[in-house]
Amino acid sequence: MKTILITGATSGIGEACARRFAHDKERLIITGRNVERLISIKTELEAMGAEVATLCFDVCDRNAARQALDSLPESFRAIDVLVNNAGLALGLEAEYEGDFTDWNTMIDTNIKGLLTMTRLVVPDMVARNHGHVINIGSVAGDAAYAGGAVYCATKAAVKTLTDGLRIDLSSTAVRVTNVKPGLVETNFSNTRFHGDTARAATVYRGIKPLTGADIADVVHYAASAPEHVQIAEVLVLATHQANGYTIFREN
Ligand code: 8X3
Repeated sequence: MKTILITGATSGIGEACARRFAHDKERLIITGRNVERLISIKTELEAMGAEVATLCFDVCDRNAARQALDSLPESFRAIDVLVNNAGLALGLEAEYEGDFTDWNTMIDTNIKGLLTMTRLVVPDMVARNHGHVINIGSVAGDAAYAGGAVYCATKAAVKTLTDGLRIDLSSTAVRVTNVKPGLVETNFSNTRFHGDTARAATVYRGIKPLTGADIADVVHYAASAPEHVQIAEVLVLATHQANGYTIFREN
């Protein structure tokens, strides 16, 4: 049985990953900021046969992250897989017109939050010479698209941080993976547009997008590959999406 910590597990790709691993009856640590969602998802995952611990904290708060990890019961402490999923996009303004608060939240969550969790969890993996870090990057990290510069930059940073970690861990058996989704229909666009659901719906107009479960399958595959196989990077796109800005839509 593997112990798997998933950040941002209360919705979208993170929640789908938790469900995918629960099918295998793994030991799950699900984290997020919404305690009610954490508890209700824990109940569902336990009904599927998984062992579940919840940690309610914001990855942007380094002290809270440390305290949360320190509070884990003994049986959940040896983390085998860290899924750094917590992240978000805010706004779609031109770079010269963007919102300072949105920028800070994206940078603090997508880059610094991921780094915090990596810094707190990976030393124990190194000590045990066993473990796997799976970062949720994005096609957005491959190239900038209109209005997405800061979000794209954070995901480019995820790519660089993933590659750097893989280099720094190459003498160990700890594996490092970057899964880069394209269009996935979750709360992502709703969050990006600050709750404007009509605008969020236009993102998926005329194209069948990916689901959180599609990405969870890829994460699960990477985590389940034989120990000598390191899935370094996977770009996962909807069939009618070619890159971050080329999308064929049916009218
Ligand atoms: C999400 C993918 O293309 O909407 O990271 O930015 S995209």
